[in-house]
Amino acid sequence: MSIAIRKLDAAQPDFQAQLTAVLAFEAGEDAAIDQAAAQILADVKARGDAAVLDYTNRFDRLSAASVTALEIGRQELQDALAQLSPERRNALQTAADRVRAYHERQKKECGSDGFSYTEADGTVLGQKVTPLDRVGIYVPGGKAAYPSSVLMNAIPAKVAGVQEIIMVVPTPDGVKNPLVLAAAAIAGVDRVFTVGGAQAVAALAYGTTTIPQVDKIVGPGNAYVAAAKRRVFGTVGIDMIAGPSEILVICDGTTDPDWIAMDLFSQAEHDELAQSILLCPDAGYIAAVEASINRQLAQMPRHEVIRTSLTDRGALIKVRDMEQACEIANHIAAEHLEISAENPQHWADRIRHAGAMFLGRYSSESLGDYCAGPNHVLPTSRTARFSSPLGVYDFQKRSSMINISEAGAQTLGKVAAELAYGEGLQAHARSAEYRLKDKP
Ligand code: HSO
Ligand code: ZN
Repeated sequence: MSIAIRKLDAAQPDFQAQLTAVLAFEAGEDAAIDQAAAQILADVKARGDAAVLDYTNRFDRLSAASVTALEIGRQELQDALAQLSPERRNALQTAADRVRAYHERQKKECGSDGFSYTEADGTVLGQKVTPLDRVGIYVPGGKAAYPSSVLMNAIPAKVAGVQEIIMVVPTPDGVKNPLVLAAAAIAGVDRVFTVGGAQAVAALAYGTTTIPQVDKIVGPGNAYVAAAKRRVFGTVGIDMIAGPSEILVICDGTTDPDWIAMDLFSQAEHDELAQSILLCPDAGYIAAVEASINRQLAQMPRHEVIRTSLTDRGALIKVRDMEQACEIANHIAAEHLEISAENPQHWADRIRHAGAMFLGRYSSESLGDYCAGPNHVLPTSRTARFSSPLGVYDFQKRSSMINISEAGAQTLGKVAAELAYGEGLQAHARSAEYRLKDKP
């Protein structure tokens, strides 16, 4: 059985329109979901723990007596870690160590020490960088419960110097995911509550007697969680509203087609709405990848999801040459871009928009998902045009530092007063003028 994956040719006159149709994705801001989320937020704001408990017991079919009973203690996290097979525990530890090392490096290179400089008259100006005090990490339950995402969200926060990390994860029917708990233990999460949905976002945003209020909420969730995060933005910070996973592969036609087919599957298997696209100048190679897709699909446990994703949102695109592949890649601004080609750096130099670039045949995107080191929380749905991977900088903020010398106050005072009078703001002008030696 073969997949009807779309095949496009960039030489066709209507290619641009076809590409737009392939990329079209409705973020699905459903009014009913938004209303439900708003109502839950208001209720948790008003009734605190009692509302969190009601919604959690109802939606997750639990019978907890209190929100305190929904907390998972540190010992239980450590036990989950201890009970993993040695292979799994080592893999989790190795992934965490590599993610930590990368983010430590990021902290060092990305201006975490702030800066300051002194002007000729002694005025000192600068910027101070401080971590957020407390952060909430949302971890989905059900089919998208990824321990790797616990590492990717918690470790950069930890490296940034966040004092307290509160994790929330729904446990429908009371089923806990041991690998998620083990990842929380390894990443250094401080407290874990088995609460999910809009009620978890509300508890973190407003605080309840039991669940502490945080300064920022990060992590993906379902449509209710996304709607709630949008609504609490401003009361707390949020990271981003993540869309379905995407992979764009640029291949020069010399990589084993089975590798490329599996790379396309790797993101397609996440979600029916995930998007996998291949750009290649060699029509014969595209046919070989298509044949490989059809041959390998049946062996995949998640073949239903992969088929739907590739049929509805996938594409194999013949381009004129690698140069054109790079132009199209810049337009697509994919979450993940694999450059599977000879001399990948040459082509990467031409790419301006991509969440993460994977260079060369051996850099499969899946390595980035787990253990290469860089973050796997990346901008989706073309937002790589203006946003960046989750990083240490998302858990820091900056304060401006202004220390005006007496001499500086003389020159700047006149400038400020002049502009303040222009704006009709007398107190501003006087405040500056009081500090002048020769008061007007
Ligand atoms: N590829 C996903 C992250 C992930 N993959 C988690 C496997 N586990 C982000 O787009
Ligand atoms: Zn993935």
